[in-house]
Amino acid sequence: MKFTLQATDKHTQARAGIMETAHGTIETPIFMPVGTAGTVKAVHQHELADDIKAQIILGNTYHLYLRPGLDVLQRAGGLHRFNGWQKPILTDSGGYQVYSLTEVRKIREEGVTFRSHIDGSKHLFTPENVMDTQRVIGADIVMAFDECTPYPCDYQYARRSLDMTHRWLKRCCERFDATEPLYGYEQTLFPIVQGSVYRDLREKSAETIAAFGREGNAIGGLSVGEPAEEMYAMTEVVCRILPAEKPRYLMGVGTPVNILENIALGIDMFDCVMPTRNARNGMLFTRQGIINIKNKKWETDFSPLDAESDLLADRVYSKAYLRHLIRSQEILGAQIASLHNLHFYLWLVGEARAHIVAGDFHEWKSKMVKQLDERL
Ligand code: PRF
Repeated sequence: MKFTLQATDKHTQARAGIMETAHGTIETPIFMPVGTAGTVKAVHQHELADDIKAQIILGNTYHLYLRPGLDVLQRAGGLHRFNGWQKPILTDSGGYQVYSLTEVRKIREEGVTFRSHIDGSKHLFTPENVMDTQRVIGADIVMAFDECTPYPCDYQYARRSLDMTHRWLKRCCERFDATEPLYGYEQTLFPIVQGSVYRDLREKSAETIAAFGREGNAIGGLSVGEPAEEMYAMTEVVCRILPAEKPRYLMGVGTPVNILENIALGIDMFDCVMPTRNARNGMLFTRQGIINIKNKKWETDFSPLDAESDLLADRVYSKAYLRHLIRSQEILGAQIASLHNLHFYLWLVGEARAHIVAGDFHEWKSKMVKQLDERL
């Protein structure tokens, strides 16, 4: 993988770059739609590529390992072949899903034992077997196995957990570097900074992670319930330490405003279930603010979702119609709303990039953050 910085903003830490992977280039800052089980829910691969202009999608080791399982994925020739998405894929390690989705789990030095949320069967994830699993899935970018601490989290727990995450990272790197890709193209491993909301732990983690010298770095453990100001403070501390010439990925973030604020702090990559999950519940993100399409006020609003959008669905379907579909739990409602929100997120990061290159990102961002949180 190669990362080239093209422009750096004068007034903020925002940057525009290009990542080159075996499955194509990614223009940063970028948002990665979440395709947990190898599918971005309710969206076709061709819509992702052609309509939404997604450049990279995310998959989850935890889900793909449980179902369809490694045997099927290996026989398919990896996830790209299995789901027909030919552009870059990043897989999360399961170092978050096991904490958020499973109830019975034990975290030990060796790894984490948990019960499947599907059938209750018992499994063990270790730094080593999670690297092997991600070799089988075949993502272009694979994530280290970490512990994402909850919020709030006491200092002692956060410190001990962080030390273990760092020991796990060493094991991840050793296994990853001792194994080869299975499908003939290069994969790259990103480590993850943790440290909860403690400045000194975040600094220590960023220094430790930077010293591993991998090709990109991630920040985890944020957007887990802490106030936005604490998240921004941690991102700022960490971005000051992580090398400028490598991409920085903030995991699981966030709202449109969160994304712009973190771009300004030096983040290049984002993922979040918010645009797709909230779409299915009728929440639409727009340039003017947030719409709850279920509200009565849209009942007879026959104007297009967005008359100015270059997304066909935004121009042909009305607010009243989408309200009807979502209220009726029609499949098409989830499809239109997901298309709309993902298209908007990709538009937002694309605009941010254009303004970074043009040199007026700061003014543009100040204007945008005032309107994006409005409730329409
Ligand atoms: N670790 C991993 N994946 C994640 C997170 C994390 O801390 C987060 C936190 N927002 C989202 N996804 N491995």
